[in-house]
Amino acid sequence: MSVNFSLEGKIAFVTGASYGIGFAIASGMAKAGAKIVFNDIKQELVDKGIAAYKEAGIDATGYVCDVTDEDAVNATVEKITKEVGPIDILVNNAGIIKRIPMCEMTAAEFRQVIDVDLNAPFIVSKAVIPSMIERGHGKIINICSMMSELGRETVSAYAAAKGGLKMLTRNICSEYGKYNIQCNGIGPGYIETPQTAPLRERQADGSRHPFDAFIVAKTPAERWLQPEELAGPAVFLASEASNAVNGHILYVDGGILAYIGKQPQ
Ligand code: NAP
Ligand code: GCO
Repeated sequence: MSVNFSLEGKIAFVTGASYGIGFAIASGMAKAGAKIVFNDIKQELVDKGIAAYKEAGIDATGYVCDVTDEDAVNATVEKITKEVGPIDILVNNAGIIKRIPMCEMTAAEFRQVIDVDLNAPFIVSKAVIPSMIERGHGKIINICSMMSELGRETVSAYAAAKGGLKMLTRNICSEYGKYNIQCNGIGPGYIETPQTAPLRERQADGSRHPFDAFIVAKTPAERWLQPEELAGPAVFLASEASNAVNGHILYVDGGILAYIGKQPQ
């Protein structure tokens, strides 16, 4: 039996994919044959994203849409279906983080993170599942996190959201697996993107950010990971090769979750 990793003829919608992890995952899926559709909040970022995809030889279609706005999401999914075609693969990638000690975080700030990182994947998944049911297949990939399993200071809202996203992933699997819809998660480790740039900034004396050194000590590979290293796992979870994988969170973390951490020298 040949194993089918191809995404030929499939339409993949990757949220928040003008750059960063979303862009890398979408680019990998394009190389596997998928037609790429993405969104961002601002037109200028969508335009930048289209140009970046074009430079990579990818003819992507971009839409301006705030994933937390249910009406906007429903209208965008309808537009995509009309203008490009029905969505076969959804990657809920758009996300934010606020690094604030919990007792200093306002409820509004907490809600904002939950809104983008947890409510939005619910909203976008709900918008695409009916069409996947009608067509008898679908792939949903939720971008989780180390914080789906671990906590750390200042990321209470983000950890709560990503922990919830792990369980939303399992629940979509449970509720829609019978329609040949597979919903899995990818849990990236520490990836070099704009979101983690503050954690890698050089100090005034030119030394590495303490968190930078900490992550290197917590990662068996002794390095930060690159967004492109998530593309292969994403293509696997988007392809027919993973039709028997459902409700699984695939950690692409260089081994962080398996490792107690390097003994301080
Ligand atoms: P990033 O560089 O901050 O990019 C996030 C993307 O999401 C941006 O394009 C952003 O657009 C978009 N976005 C944010 N809010 C949105 C909204 N309401 N509607 C539409 N788009 C929105 O982040 P990243 O590092 O690539 O992370 C991507 C995903 O991976 C996130 O879910 C993040 O939590 C997760 N993750 C990241 C890491 C890591 O180490 N980097 C590790 C594990 C998981 P704007 O620029 O317009 O805001
Ligand atoms: C942080 C980082 C992490 C990463 C990622 C790890 O402040 O700890 O931003 O949360 O973004 O989620 O998997």
